[in-house]
Amino acid sequence: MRALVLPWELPHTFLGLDEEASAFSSAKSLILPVPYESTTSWGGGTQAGPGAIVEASRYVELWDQELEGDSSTVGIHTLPALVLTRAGAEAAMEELEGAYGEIFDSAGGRFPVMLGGEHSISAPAIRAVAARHEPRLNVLQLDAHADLRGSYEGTPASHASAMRRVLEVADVVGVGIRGISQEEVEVAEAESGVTLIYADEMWEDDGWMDRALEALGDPVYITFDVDFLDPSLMPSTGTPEPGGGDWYRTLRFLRRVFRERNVLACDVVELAPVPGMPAPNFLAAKLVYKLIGYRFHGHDHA
Ligand SMILES: [Mn+2]
Repeated sequence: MRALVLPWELPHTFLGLDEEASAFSSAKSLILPVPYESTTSWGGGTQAGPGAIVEASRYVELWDQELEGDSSTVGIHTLPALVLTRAGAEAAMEELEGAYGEIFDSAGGRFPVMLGGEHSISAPAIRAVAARHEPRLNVLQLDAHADLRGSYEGTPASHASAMRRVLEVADVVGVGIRGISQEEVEVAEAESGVTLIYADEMWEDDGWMDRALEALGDPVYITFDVDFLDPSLMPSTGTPEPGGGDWYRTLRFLRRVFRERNVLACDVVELAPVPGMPAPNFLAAKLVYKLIGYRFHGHDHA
């Protein structure tokens, strides 16, 4: 059954794209909402993240002034939300790894952007992509936290150990890190596959971008935890940490990454919408649109 769309209403697809612009057959990009929340440690609400991003995206201007183009013309298909089992975090992560792999296989080279949901969903997605790619996958993690704990609150499937699970299958470059435990510092130092760029390094000059890119191999999966951004810009997240990325510095970096690396897939996670506060939701929606724009058009005016 087709959803009822009133003629004066924008469709509930990413960017409010109509049937033609969002058709799966011609889309080069996919939006995968995964409203999963189970192990969030402090402020909750990430299960409302994907819906809020899609809702806010309907008001994003399609013309991208920076890229001098309409990035939506590549075609962006919004998949139905993937609702995971409630039978425990480990079962849900296993289910997601299988489902993400199926989607990735049937996507046929389409560029997928997964919307969270808590950060634990990144690990199964990354593992699914890594299993389908040679050579070893490289993960660019934009995040206030390293997420390198062996387990957290009794489960290795926690958002706080997401990157530890990723290390088994990929190398990780973490950028914007500013909330980290001693255990995680030791893991980062002991593991050759981990490079951390701390948030305070980002405020000296742009040298951190070179360091991050030097450490980052190819191909790449980008996981963007919105708490990477300063909480003055992004208050709608469960574990806000002062400092971190601002809008233009972040975009400058991302555009370089897409220009210099082959980015296979992305996710944007940990948005916990605050009622009555639309700006962070809009920011997240525009960020997703920028990722798609850089993927397909970011090379034009290099
Ligand atoms: Mn985080």
